Amino acid sequence: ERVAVVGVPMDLGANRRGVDMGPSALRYARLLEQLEDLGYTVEDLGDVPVSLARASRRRGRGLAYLEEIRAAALALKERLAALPEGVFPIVLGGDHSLSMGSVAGAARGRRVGVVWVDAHADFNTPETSPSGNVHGMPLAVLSGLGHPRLTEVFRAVDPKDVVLVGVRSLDPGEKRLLKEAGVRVYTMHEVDRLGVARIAEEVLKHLQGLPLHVSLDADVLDPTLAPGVGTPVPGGLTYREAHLLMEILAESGRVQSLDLVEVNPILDERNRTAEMLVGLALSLLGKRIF
Ligand code: DIR
Ligand code: MN
Ligand code: MN
Ligand code: MN
Repeated sequence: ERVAVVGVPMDLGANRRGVDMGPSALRYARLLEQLEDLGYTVEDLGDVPVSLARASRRRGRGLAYLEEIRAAALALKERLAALPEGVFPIVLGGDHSLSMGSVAGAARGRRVGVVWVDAHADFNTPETSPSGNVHGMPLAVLSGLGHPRLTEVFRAVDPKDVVLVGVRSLDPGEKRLLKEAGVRVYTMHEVDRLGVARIAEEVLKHLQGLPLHVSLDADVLDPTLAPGVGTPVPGGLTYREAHLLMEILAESGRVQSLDLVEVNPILDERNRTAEMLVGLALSLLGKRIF
């Protein structure tokens, strides 16, 4: 089985600088070597080009980078859509706005289920967003809601085929949009009440028969485990919950693509956040204790 790794060194969609170094941190945490140890044939496709506008010029933020973000995500979309059938792409972020391109590219115009594992819902539009940051918008764009420059190229899923897991921070307008669109939301309240095993079974049933894309935002983990994120929220997934979720999704045999996003090495401690995400990716690709 083949895996293709693509980096998107982009921090244009987030408030804090530094997630553009995420792809390096994830590679440094030995993602590719460990996938090879699992038996995969792994190819590193390198990084998608990302504008350096932010690093080199003092300018506005958020929507000010709409065109630069669009260009990077579109390059990602095209790179994934061009992969041979059956190759499993792993996209290394970078801020979560890149997932507009990864989901749209992995879907190749077909119906897919999306499992968005995140403390946030990333379901804002320019109208509902309190921050103006595009990394708070990609799931809405994929569902067809948001800035027309983005939805015209990244609309790729039916919101009823989208499930959120681990949510604990929502903006008021975003909450309303999620309800109207019919997105299935498992907040930390449901994680506590039902447990991850039950939730994972429900997710697989809800998205029955669909190939799955998993988008994993590092900030879904409890900040004590994953301090290297720009927008930490207390009360996140434990190590065991996160691995169990990945393991049950893996057992379905239906996961076909993955994002590892929002790792910020500047805020991290000795690369432990990248190491956590790499461990979770291995569980999702079939690594087992016994
Ligand atoms: C907030 C934070 N909902 C926003 N979103 C984050 O800016 O739209 N997403 N941090 O990852
Ligand atoms: Mn996110
Ligand atoms: Mn998040
Ligand atoms: Mn984010």
